[in-house]
Amino acid sequence: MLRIAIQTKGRLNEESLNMLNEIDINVDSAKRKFLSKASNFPTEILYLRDDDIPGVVANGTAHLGIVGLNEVEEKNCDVEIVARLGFGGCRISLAIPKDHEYEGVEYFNGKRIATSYPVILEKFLKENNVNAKIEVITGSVEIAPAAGIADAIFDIVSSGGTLVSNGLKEVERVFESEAVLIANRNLSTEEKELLDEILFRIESDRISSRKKYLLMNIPQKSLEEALRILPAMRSPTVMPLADKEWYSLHSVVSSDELWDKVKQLKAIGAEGILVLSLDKIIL
Ligand code: PRT
Ligand code: ZN
Repeated sequence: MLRIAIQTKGRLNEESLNMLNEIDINVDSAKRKFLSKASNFPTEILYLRDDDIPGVVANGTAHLGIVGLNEVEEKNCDVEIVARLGFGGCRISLAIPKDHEYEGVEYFNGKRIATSYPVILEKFLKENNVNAKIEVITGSVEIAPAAGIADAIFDIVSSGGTLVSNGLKEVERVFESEAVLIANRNLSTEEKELLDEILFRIESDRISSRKKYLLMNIPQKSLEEALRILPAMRSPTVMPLADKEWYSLHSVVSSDELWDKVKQLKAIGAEGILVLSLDKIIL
């Protein structure tokens, strides 16, 4: 049985549950407790504050965790980052009052910087030989300059809207983050096998979400040209239709190329084009 720690509530909760459901680990979020078992995979979900997730995975209370890379870095825990999950994207940046001139990191010498991420900030200041005072505050860091508690802030930014509405501007992007799957470093062989199964499913899901299944009818005279336009996993499936002049063609294409391919296929006479989403692709 693998125990996976996820955020109880907050920005990563919903997408963590969605991700587990996408890979067919069914967790009923309505019945959320402190600990709940998945119905169809040997896992149980432990709901925690995000700040506590790196620590419980490092000490083995949970085998896996879904948390922001920023928390892993800040807590400095010895865990393995086994997958980047592609949601919860943000950065931690230095921001200053918008009417101040900024020419480089020297600006911060002698300044007070408010943050909830002192470890990451201290590392950055050290690397850049900046001597600033770190004021640790949790929550509403963005109001610190206006409140006179600090001269600048070091905080999470996503759209940047919060900075703007507090009269601040982002001047240094220090740390890029997204949600990651972390693992305890001492998993048993059985636990590692379950983790590999989870990673395999995540990868299948990731590949399928970037691909579409394409079906169409194509006139015989254009078949060769259509095969040139359409790559497939091995090669496209071609089936003769009752009408000898026509074939049915099936293929898998990458989502970014879809509309370009459709245009080219229409130009050579493809008809009845269907585009379907793929649930999973197993390579
Ligand atoms: O209660 P708990 O301790 O579990 O949650 P929390 O309040 O500490 O964290 P939470 O739920 O706010 O965020 C969890 C994780 O989501 C963070 O650790 C990041 O990895 C990630 N994340 C992604 C963000 C944002 N985007 C984000 N925009 N975390 C916080 N924000 C804040 C930001 O600081 C700003 O105040 O959201 C506000 C809006 O941002 P803008 O730039 O879009 O205006
Ligand atoms: Zn938190």
